[in-house]
Amino acid sequence: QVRPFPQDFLWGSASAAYQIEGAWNEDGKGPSVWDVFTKIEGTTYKGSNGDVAMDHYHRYREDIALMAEMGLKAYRFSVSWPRIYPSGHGEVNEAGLQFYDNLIDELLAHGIEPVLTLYHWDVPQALMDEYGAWESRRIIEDFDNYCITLFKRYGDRVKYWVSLNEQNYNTNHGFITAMHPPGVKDRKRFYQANHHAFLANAKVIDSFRHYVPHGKIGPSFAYSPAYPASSKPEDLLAFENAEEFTNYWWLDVYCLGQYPQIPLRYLEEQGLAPVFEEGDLELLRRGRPDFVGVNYYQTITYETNPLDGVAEGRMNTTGQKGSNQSTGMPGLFKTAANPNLETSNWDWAIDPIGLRIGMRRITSRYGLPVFITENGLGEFDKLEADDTVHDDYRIAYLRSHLLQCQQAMSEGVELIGYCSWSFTDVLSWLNGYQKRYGFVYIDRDETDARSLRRIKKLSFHWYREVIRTGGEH
Ligand code: BGP
Repeated sequence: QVRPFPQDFLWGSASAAYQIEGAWNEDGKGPSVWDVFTKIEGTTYKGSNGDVAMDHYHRYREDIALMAEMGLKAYRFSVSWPRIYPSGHGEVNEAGLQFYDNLIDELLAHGIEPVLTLYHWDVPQALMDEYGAWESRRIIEDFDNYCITLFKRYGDRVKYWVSLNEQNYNTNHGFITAMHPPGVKDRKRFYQANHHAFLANAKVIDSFRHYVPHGKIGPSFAYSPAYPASSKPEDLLAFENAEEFTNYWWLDVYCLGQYPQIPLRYLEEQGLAPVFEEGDLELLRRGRPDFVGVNYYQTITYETNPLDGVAEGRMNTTGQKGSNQSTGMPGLFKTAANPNLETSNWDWAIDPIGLRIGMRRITSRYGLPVFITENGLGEFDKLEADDTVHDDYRIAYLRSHLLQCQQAMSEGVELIGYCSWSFTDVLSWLNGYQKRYGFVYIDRDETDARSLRRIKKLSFHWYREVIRTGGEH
C-alpha cells in the first residue's frame, strides 16, 4: 500500500554557487578553479562561463521571493569557498560570510529550510597553484578549517548540510575525461585525489559532530544505478564490476569507512591504488554520515568489454540526440544503450523506477536515510508568445520520479526530502546555458546576459500545487 508523504517532508529545490551567483570577483572573492578553467579556449560549450551567471548574488531577494511564492520548504545552495577564503586559507573574507548570512536569514524569514553544500567544485585557484588542490593531503586541513568557519557561523541556523557534492562525477571529469579542472587524464592521480577527498569528507563530518551536534550531514553522490544489458552471465559480471567501480567505490567509503575489496585488489595489481598513510582507515570510519545525498538523473546499462575494448567515450554536451558514445574500463565493463528507456536530448536515460531501485540498494546495503539532493530534466526550453515555457515534459519527468519516491518510502526507504534540480535555470558546467532545468526561466544565452528576467514556467505552478497538497498532485 502506498502511503502519503510525511508532513515534515522537505519539498525542495537546488542550485550551486558557480552556476548562479555571478559576481565572480566582487567583495573580495578570490578566483575559483572554474573562473580560470572556463576561460581557457575550448573548455566549455561555446565559451560560456559563470562571471555573471544568473546574477543571483545581486538578485537573491527576488529569487527567494519566488521560492516563497511557490511554498518551497527547503532550498539547497552551495557556499563558494573562495568567497570565504580568497586564497583557500589564512585570512577570512567577512564580506563573503555576510552574503551567506543574508541569504540564510532571508530563507528563514520565509520559512524555507536552508540546505547548505560546503563544496560544489569551486575550489580556490590559489590552492590549485599552491599544491594541486585535491592532489595534496594538505587540502584536508584547509577544507576542515573552511568548514569549521561555516559551522561556527551558521550552525545555529542551518540544520542540513551537504559535505562534498558529486566527488565521483567531479573527479571523473577532472582526471579521466579532462573536462573539469585540473583537466588531466591520469588514473593513478584520479584514485589518489579521491582518497584525499574521502579523508577530507570524513574529517569535516567528524568536526561537524563537535560544532553542530544537532545537525545532519552527508555527501551528495552522483548515483547512476547500474543495470546489466542482458541476462548473459558475461553481462551480469560487467554490471557487477560497474557497480563496484562506479558506485560502491564511493558509497562504501562514505557509509562503511572502507574500500570495496574486489576493485581495491584489481587497482593494487594495476599499480593504481591510492597510497594510504597511518590513521587513514581509522579516520574514514569516523566519517559515517547521517544520510546519503542522492543526485539522480539516470540509470546506466553495462555490457561486457574485452581487454582491448572501449576505454574512452564521447559525451553529448550539445543536446544533439544520439551523439553520446560508449565508455568503459577494458576487461571490466562498458556502457550500452538501454532499448527499454526513453532518453533526453542529451542522451540521459529517463528511468523513474531506477531511482526507486537505487534508494532501495542504499537502504539495504547501508541502513541510512536518503536525501534526494538533485533530480531533474535538462532540456531546450522555449519562451512562447504568451511569455511562459510550456514544460509539460519536465512536469511528467518530476511527477513520475516523485511517484517512485512514494513507492520507495512505502517499501521502507527513509527519505528525508527531495530537491529538484534546479530552482531557476542555471549554467550547466559542460553544456552551457542552453540546457535548462529550472522552474523559473532566465532570459540569457551563452555569452549575452540580456535582461536576466525571471519568468515562471508551467512547472513552477505545478510544483507549487504538489507542495500545497503534500504530494497529491
Ligand atoms: C550534477 C551537478 C549539478 C548539475 C547537474 C546537471 O552533476 O551536481 O551541478 O549541473 O548535475 O548536470 P548538467 O548540468 O551536466 O546537465
